[in-house]
Amino acid sequence: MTFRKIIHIDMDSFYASVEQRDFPHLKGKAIAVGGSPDGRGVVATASYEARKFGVKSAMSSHKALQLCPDIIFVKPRFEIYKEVSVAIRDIFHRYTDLIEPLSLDEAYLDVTLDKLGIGSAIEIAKQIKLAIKEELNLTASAGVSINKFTAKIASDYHKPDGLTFIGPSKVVPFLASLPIEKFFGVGKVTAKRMKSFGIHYGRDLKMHSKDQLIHLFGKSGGFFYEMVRGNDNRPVNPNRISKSVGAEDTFEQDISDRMLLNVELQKLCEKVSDRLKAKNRSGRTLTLKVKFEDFIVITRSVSFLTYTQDAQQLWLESLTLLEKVDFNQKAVRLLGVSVSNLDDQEKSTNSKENQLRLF
Ligand code: DCP
Ligand code: MG
Repeated sequence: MTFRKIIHIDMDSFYASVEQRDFPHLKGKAIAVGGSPDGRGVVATASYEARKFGVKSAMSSHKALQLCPDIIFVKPRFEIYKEVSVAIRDIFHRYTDLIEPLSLDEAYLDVTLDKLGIGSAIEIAKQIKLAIKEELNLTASAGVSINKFTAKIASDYHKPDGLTFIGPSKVVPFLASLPIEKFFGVGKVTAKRMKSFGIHYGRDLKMHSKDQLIHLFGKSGGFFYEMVRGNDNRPVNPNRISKSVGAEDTFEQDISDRMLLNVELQKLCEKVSDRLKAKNRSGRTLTLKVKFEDFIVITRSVSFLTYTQDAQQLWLESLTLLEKVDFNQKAVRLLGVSVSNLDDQEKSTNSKENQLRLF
């Protein structure tokens, strides 16, 4: 049996490390990249020094300041992160063209047949980490395994500056001992639900049949069933371009207070705006998703005349959409915001049309 050689690379505290690299007075300091604590700013990421105090991504900057009074807030510089992202991708291309970027700071690489004939995925991961260190003065963590799922978990295993290899014979026992919240698609709410059924580790998940899991967790249940057995044949897809950018949150407790929902909506819009900026994209259609306590889902959309990536505009528009939703006295379990009709997507479609017209 032959196995694929998959590497997942993820930069360490990406935005924060770039800021510490470029501004030496921030080195070794607790910093947060993101919005200001005076307004309703959110932390995009924190340096490892700040993480010791419990500061993390998506936390309000206000809370971060409470946890770590000496923390230094730094405004994001998306253009620079984008440049670094291009540079790391150039490094990856020395070894393979089968690269699937997931965001500015992480990507899957299929090095089953690497360009330089090195043969060892571990050696390639070492060389990539070294190049990132020497050429960009930044650190990355790498996971090496036989599929995307385990490679991604592996890269997170010894962060920062880690390299973890999960070989073919180790995949199944590794997944059996993995805490359930580490599984792809298991957020805080699903994890809580799993635990209520006695599922704490991969091995507990394995005790359930596929039908049971689908019954309990819907379509994702079938996915969990395969994942925990190491069955992940998803190819590394270099052509994947996202058609939309979004964020959603399932609440720990269902919310019925409209004011609270407005605040949650604002956080989501800030997240979506940050993600659009990180990808250097804007969109024309906003979609609001509401899942009620009885699991009924509704979506509402609006399109604008111009492209936007502005958090404030997204928030105001999504508030208008939310105001028109009939709640039928039900509490809300999940809110989601996404932006589609992205600019370069439409541009590329247009250019195709233009080519056709030329012919
Ligand atoms: N990011 C963000 N909002 C979030 C999460 C992340 O804006 N809720 C941004 C900032 C991060 C970058 O994306 O620097 C990469 O995200 P990661 O999840 O990889 O986090 P980091 O690279 O910051 O830290 P880690 O060392 O844990 O990978
Ligand atoms: Mg990262």
